Amino acid sequence: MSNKKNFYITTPIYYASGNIHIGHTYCCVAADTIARYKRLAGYNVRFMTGSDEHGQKIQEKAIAAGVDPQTYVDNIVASFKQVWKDLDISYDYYVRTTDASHMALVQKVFSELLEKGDIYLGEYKGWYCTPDETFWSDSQVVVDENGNHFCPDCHRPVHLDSEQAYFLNVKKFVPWLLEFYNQNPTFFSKDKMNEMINTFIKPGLEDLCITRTSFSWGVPIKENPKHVIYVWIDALLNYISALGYKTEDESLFNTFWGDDCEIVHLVGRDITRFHTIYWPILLKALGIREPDQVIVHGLLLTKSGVKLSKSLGNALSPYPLIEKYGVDALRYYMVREIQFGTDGNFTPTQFVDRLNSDLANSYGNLVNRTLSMMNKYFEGVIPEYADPTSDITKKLYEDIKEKLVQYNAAMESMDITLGAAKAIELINLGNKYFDDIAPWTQAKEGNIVLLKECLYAAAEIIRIGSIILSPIMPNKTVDALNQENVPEELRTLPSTEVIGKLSNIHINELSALFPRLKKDDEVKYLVELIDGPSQK
Ligand code: ME8
Repeated sequence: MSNKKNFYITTPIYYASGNIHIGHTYCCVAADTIARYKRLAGYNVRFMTGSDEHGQKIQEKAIAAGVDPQTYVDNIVASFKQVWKDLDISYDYYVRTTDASHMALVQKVFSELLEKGDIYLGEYKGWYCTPDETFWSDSQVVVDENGNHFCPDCHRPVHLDSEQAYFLNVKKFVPWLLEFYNQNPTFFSKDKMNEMINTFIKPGLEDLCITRTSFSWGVPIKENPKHVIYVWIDALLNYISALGYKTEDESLFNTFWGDDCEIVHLVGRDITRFHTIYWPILLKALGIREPDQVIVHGLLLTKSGVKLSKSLGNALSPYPLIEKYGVDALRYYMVREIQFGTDGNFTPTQFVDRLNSDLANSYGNLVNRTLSMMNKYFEGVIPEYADPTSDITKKLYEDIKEKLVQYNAAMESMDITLGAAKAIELINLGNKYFDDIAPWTQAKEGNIVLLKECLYAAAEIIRIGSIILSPIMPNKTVDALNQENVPEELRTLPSTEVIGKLSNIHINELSALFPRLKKDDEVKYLVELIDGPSQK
């Protein structure tokens, strides 16, 4: 377990150029799950998300919409914030690259590095991908058999462009970067590190062109205002501008970028290069510490393996799923079913099966049958705890401890898929235990001691399971804890290690947590949602 108590986690700041889709949703849900777990585990957490609002693409979209760029991004940002609210994303701060404080920092950083000589004025020639706002060199660009050139990232056409521009002296830092990787092998995953070294660093990393003169919607540099800062340098600096770096009050920066803070950036694999090559170099040039880890998550793809993306317009909004199945069900599905770190698909059958098996049949069912039996046999009161008499119960308490250790280990290392699996395995212990003891039979045969022992143990599993599932499902777990009337002090992570304090609590009214879904109907609905209605 890390002994660092300050914890800073960020998501990418999403382009304010369209609607949030389930890909962005996935990233925010994953980051939120980690942030909520760390808070539960006692860390001083700062969780940040935000939006990337400058650049040619956004300027063009604003023109097309007939509004000025600021109005355009203000509207989009309002919609982003609404989605995050509806998904219970518990961010502590929302950064915008159009914030005056952010823009001031970008200008200060530029001036400082220009002064130091790490930024210089030169001429840029290269292949420009407008949708991605990225210049590519001859060695990076993809050429087809007809000599057409394409972006290696998004595979759309690129065009030759040249302009006077400022450059970040990346080459100077390459030996340092390789040594940094060497010294920090867990900075990001081994396979991605090899990919960055072999694809970008070894073939020869060029100095990075960091200003543009071909459009105006960006942060102008003070020294030469017809130049605006390249959107990626502008964007990356959000992680420290949001902490007040180089302002009068640097207290947040000192806490959450200080040496004793654990700093984690969660990003999709599409933007690994910027976060693991240029961002460390920029920080090194500024003389400030590096993050501990860049966690690279996989992308949600279409059935045919294409990335769901705003600009390709092939991605589902989270809203129909939230409205029909509830926010917790969607969050659970994303965390549990899409293996953290690898690409995944939104698959209707798996979605319905996962919700039915883990949420309706396992978690919801355990809550419902345990609390219903308390009503039936004990007038809605949790029986008194006593030392277990049955070996099955003794074994159950051992198994609970073991699952908790496994869950905490997974969540500490931010393997949220494994953490979710361990949490639901703990709930499954409860259902298996119920079947083994068969409390209905004990009731019929008058074995009251064992009946009480069984319902008490099940109440503990509901409590502990709800606590550890709460980072993933912040609403339904509270519903379950409320139905069981668990006092506040028994809803903490440390309290999961203590058994025996639920005696004689009067439970509250019951209501079903998760409906069991009719598989065929729901799969049909979801397929139509994704593919559009089938032809009649
Ligand atoms: O790249 N599956 O913004 P962006 C999973 N502004 N995650 C996805 C996804 C998908 N199909 N599509 C997008 C940018 N994402 C820059 C970032 S950070 C300093 C600047 C998620 O709006 C994923 O996390 O294109 C990806 O890295 C991010 O959204 C890109 O969002």
